Amino acid sequence: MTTLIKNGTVITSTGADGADVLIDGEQIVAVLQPGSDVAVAAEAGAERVIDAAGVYVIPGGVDGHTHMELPFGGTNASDDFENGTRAAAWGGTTTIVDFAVQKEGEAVRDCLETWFAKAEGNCAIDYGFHQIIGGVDDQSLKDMDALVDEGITSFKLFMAYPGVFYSDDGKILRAMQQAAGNGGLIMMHAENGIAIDVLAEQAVERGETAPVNHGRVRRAEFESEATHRAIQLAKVGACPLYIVHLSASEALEQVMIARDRGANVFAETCPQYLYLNLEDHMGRPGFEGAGYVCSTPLRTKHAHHHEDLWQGLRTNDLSVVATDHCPFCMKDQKELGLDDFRAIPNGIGGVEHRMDLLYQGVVNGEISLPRWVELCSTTPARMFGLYPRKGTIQAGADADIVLYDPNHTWTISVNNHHMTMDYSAYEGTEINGHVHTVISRGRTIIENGTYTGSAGHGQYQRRGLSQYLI
Ligand code: DUC
Ligand code: ZN
Ligand code: ZN
Repeated sequence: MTTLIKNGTVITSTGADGADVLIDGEQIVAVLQPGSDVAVAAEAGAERVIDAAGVYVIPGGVDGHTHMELPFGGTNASDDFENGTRAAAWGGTTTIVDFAVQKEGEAVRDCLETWFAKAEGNCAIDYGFHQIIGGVDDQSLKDMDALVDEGITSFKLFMAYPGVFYSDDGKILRAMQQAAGNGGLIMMHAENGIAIDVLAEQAVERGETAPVNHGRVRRAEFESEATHRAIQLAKVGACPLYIVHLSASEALEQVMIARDRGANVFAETCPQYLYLNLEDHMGRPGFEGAGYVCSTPLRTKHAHHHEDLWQGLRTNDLSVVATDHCPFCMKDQKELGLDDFRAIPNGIGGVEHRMDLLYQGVVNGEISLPRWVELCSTTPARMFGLYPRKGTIQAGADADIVLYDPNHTWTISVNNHHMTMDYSAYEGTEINGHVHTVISRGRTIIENGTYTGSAGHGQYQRRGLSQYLI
C-alpha cells in the first residue's frame, strides 16, 4: 500500500518545510518537493492520498519514560499495555520505552521476560524497554551486558525508595562502571531517598499526613544533592548519565554546571513539572491532592521552577520531554494513602497529553516548532537508540507520522481522555492544537476522531546504543 501525504508542512528537528511524504508499506520512501515531477508521479501512482493542507506533518512522538502496569505501593499502575498504548496513540505518540523492573534477589532475565509477556500482542504502538536494576549484584551486572546485546541499552537506578528500588552509592558506581564497558546508558532517579524518609517519618509523627506533605518532604535540595552526586559518580564511573523526571531549578543548575564543563550528562523533564505546582495541585483540599502525588514531586509556585525548566528546554540543558506515565485511579488506588501520604502510590498519568501540552510551549512562545519535535520525538529516539527508524521524517524511517492541526481548540477532561484513570491531572486545561491523524508503521491508527488501530499492531523495538555516547 502506497500513501502520499500532500500539501502539509513537514516539521522535523531541523526546520519546517512544505513537502509531500511518500509511504510504501511500513516505511517512508521519499520526502518530495510539492509540485515537482516526482511528486506528481507519486500522487498518480499512490493508492491513497491524504490532503494535509493547513496541518503540520510531524514524526510520531517517542515517549521514553512510561510505566504501564507498574507494581507500586501494593497496587499496579492502572493502564495496562493495551489501554496505555492506545491512549498514547490518541495523543500522537507512536513509540514508548517502558521499564522492566528487577528488584533485589530477583533474576533480571526472569523480570524482563515478565515485561515482555505483559506487552507482547497487546500494544497499539511500538514499544521498547529500559531495565530497572533494583538489585545490583554480580549476576545483575553481568546480565546488563547480555541485555545491551539484545536491544535493552539503558538501565534505571534509584537513589530514592530505600528498601524497594534503592541502590547505595557503591552499587551505583558498580553499575556505572558496567555501563561504561558495555555502552549502556544509566538513567537516574535522583532524589536522596534516605533523607526524604527521615523528613517523611517526622511529618507523620507531627500528624501531617495529607498528600501535600509528600511534596514538602521531598525537598528540592534532596533532588539537587542527588543530581550532583549522580553526576560525580558518573564522572568516576566514566559513563554517560541521563537524569529522569527533573523537576527543580536547583537540580537543573547541577546539570548545567556539568554540561558546561563538558560532561556527558543529559536530563529529561515531564509536562507535570512545567504546568503543575505543589500548592494549587498537590495542595488541593481534602484528599484531592493525592492525584498529583508523584516523584520527583511538583514544586512550589513561589519560586521559578517552571520558568527555569522552560529555559532549560530552550538551551538544551533539558534535552527530552517524557511523561513518567504512571497512572493510578483515586478510588481504591490513591486512596491507599488516605491516612498517610507515604502510602499514596506515586504517579501521574499523562501519556496521552504530552505532545499537546508541549505544543502549548510553541503557542506561548517558549519553544519553536522544530524544538517541539526535537524534544518529543527526535532526541528521545537518538537518546535511546531508535533513530533514524523513529523520531524523524526521512526516506528509510518508519512511517510513524502525526498530522497535527494547529487550529483546533479543545479542553482536557477525564470525560474525553482514554487513559485508565478516574480523574485528569490536567482537567479543564485548554489546548490549542489537536492530533488529527496518527500513522504507525504505515497504518492509520487514529483518523476522524476514531481509533482504527488494534492491539498487537505495536512491535517490540530492539534498540541500538544511545547516539549520545562518546
Ligand atoms: N515516580 C513516580 O512518580 N512513579 C513511579 C516511579 C517514580 O519514580
Ligand atoms: Zn523515577
Ligand atoms: Zn518513572
